[in-house]
Amino acid sequence: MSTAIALGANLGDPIATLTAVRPRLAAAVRAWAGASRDDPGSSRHPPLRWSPLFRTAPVGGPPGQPPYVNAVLLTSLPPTADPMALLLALQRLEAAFDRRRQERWGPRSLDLDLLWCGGHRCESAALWLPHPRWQQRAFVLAPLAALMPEVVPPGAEKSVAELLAAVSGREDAEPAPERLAPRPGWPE
Ligand code: A4P
Ligand code: MG
Repeated sequence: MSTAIALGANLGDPIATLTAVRPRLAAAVRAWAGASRDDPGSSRHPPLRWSPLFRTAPVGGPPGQPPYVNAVLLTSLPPTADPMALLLALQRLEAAFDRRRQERWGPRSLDLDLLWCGGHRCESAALWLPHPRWQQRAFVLAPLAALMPEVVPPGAEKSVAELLAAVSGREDAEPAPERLAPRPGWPE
């Protein structure tokens, strides 16, 4: 079973931010995975799969926001995983990158959302899993489709490619996410 994290930024220099957070996010996920197992020494290196970066049009929030840069990270799910511990680690990283919360869907220096955590389900304001909107968001689906187009993720009924096609075909669809070229610090 997999765990998926969405990365997004549209303030400051988003590519520099995502490149800078990447090794710290990798370390946080590894620490979480290690801490979740009975034998931490054997499990510090879960596979990490990073999507390419995508430049995406802002969805929702105040008008006139700068474009976003989005990506996703996939990893495996430790057997005794505690999703809340991972969310707290993500929020600590957001704070380290000067995340401020002013208005819903407002511009942000860094957003790290937990999309799903294997088959875990929770429905509290502090942690809702699977994330309630990921299936409607081209800025999440396009990076996911670059990694696993044929997979039907936990809680979904269609593959990622099918979900992306449905969202892209809507009358009110925003411009398609633009896949960015590989670069130092983000080779995908
Ligand atoms: N929270 C509950 N469940 C989760 C979860 N699965 N992952 C709580 C992360 N956080 C979760 O989060 C608000 C509260 O949600 C937190 O206290 C947390 O405990 P937040 O980061 O302040 O808000 P958010 O990420 O803006 O909220 P939300 O509702 O997850 O936003 P969306 O729907 O993800 O939209 N346009 C483009 N192009 N690219 C983007 O990345 N992002 C958004 C945010 C809007 N438009 C965008 C983008
Ligand atoms: Mg968030």
